[in-house]
Amino acid sequence: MDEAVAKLKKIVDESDNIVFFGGAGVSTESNIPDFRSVDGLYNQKYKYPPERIISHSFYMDRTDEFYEFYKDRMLFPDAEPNAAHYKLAQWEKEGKLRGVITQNIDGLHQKAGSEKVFELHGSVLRNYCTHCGKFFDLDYIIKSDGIPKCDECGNIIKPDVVLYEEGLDNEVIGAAVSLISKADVLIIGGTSLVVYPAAGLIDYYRGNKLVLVNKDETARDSRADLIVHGKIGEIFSQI
Ligand code: CNA
Repeated sequence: MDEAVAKLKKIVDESDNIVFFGGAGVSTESNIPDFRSVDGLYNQKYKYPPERIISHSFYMDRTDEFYEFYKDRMLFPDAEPNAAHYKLAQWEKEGKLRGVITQNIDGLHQKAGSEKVFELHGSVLRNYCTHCGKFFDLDYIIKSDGIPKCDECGNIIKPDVVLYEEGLDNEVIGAAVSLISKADVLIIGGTSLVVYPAAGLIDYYRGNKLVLVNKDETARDSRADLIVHGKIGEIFSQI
């Protein structure tokens, strides 16, 4: 076992107050592309960059184009959790992990069995009519033709996903800050730590066991007590 992985294993073995904070890199081994690595969405060809299309103003002004991209590139109904999701769920059941804070919108942590999941950017699995508030599941969005409309009042349905230019839910942020500020171990995995305000959560950690698990360097490597380079699913399956 790699030395850094062995150090992470020891840290995990000795703690019952671990918090995990993750991003799109947690789901790439489930074949959901992230935004920034080589195969990520930023390296594919679109008329506009993803952060422009999945912004609030784009959604309002060009709802049809928003949904074209969203349905084509943001929805992965057949994706299954990978070893990283399953390991986190196991740690929660063993009483070691206090919660998963995620920037992901794919619902895979819950699918793996995690219960204490704080979704900073919402979830593609929840969708609501913008007029009457009726709930719709992912299947309804996928099967809809063009812009999804409410089957009761006919108005547009919006995913419960925090678009660029929109604010984060205060309750979710509050819970995440509370968990992180009380954590003994903070493991941050599969995030480039460049999307704020989510990336700023790292500043609430007060301990001395901040572990970064990432394929590449991140914006905050200098803050870490331990850096483990590699694929998070492969690394977590060794622990
Ligand atoms: P990002 O900016 O795309 O960064 C991903 C990071 O993960 C990069 O640093 C990669 O090097 C790293 N990485 C990729 N694969 C692995 C792996 N197997 N193991 C370890 N590290 C890996 O993504 P962030 O989450 O930092 O950016 C935040 C955005 C991306 C959020 O708003 C998300 O909603 C959004 N996003 C979510 C999903 C999803 O729900 N699965 C997919 C794509 C984008």
